[in-house]
Amino acid sequence: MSASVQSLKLLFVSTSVGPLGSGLGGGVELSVYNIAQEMIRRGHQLQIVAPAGSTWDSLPLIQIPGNLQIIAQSLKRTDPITMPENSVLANMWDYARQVQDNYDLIVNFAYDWLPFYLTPFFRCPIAHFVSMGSLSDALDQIIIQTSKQFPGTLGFYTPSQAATFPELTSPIYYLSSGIDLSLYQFCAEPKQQLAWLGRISPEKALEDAVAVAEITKIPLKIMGKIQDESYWQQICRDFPKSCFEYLGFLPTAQLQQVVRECQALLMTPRWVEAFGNVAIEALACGVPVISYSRGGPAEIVQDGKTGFLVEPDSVAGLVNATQRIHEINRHTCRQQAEEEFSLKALGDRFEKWFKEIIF
Ligand code: HBI
Repeated sequence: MSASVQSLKLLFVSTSVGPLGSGLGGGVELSVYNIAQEMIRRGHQLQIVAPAGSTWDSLPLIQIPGNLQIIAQSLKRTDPITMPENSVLANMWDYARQVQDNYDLIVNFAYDWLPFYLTPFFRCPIAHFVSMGSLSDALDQIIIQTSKQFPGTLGFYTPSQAATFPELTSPIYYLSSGIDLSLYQFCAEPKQQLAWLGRISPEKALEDAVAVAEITKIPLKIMGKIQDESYWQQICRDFPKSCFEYLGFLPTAQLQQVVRECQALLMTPRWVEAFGNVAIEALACGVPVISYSRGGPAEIVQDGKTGFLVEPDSVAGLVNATQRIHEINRHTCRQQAEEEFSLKALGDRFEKWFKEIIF
């Protein structure tokens, strides 16, 4: 199927760990939503294949039944690849195989072995958006093999994320991220509170942010999906209820209502965070970001200008930065979001990548 330069026919195949809208897909859910919305706005034709139960009513979804994948970050590096009975991942890709001739490009958003392995079996080109850093030897191998066999078809959020995969074949595309800035309202006068956003799972080290709240006596507002219940219960046992409040997994409109009134967003990644969509959501509200200097956030935060980057895993470093937060001009935070993370900037990067694969 030849693609006319104006309008591409795109098939997005989603992450396999949760229906779209559930929050289980973490930052990549927000990325798929924003990229899809922007491609449609630009006049491209798009369908999104996603696990049944997805609740995005404003985007064209094809809902596929089946059992979810285990989240990759809960596995050991040497674990073999696992597939559940009646795998939703396998079912989504069997659907993509059946309809592939109706599309110019298939875009994979799942961080799983199968889509990479299937690439040579498809007639339609496949672009792989890799949403996390290296986690598994078997996955590293198939990702690197795909980059060798299909150069230019792998996209990452950031260079520090891509650097966790040894010897990828160039060209490597760094797509960064972007959000609909019109959904985030600037706030000049914050309340005496801090924010923490994200999947509640050990690699996000929420306990360090709660420790900051306990030490500084500045209450912490926690938002995001509880992905690891026992981990969350441990935090609730280890810290006094007075220093934090869990507000649940909120849609963007409600999330930004809370975040915009915070003095800062704390980011405490224990792992190499591929990007950190929550950082640009905070910046869009004028909220400075205080983060461990590690992975994606270290490439987003302008240290001393739109937040602070502190020594990784140092709670004392986070506390010190929290006490200096008045040095940051909140307008500069919003300005950085507008300059680097708009939907237009995101769409330009993805459209360029897609066209370089197709043509
Ligand atoms: N694990 N197996 C697997 N597959 C995914 O697509 C996946 C995951 N863990 C986390 C995840 N996707 C997303 O939350 C992150 O990529 C943002």
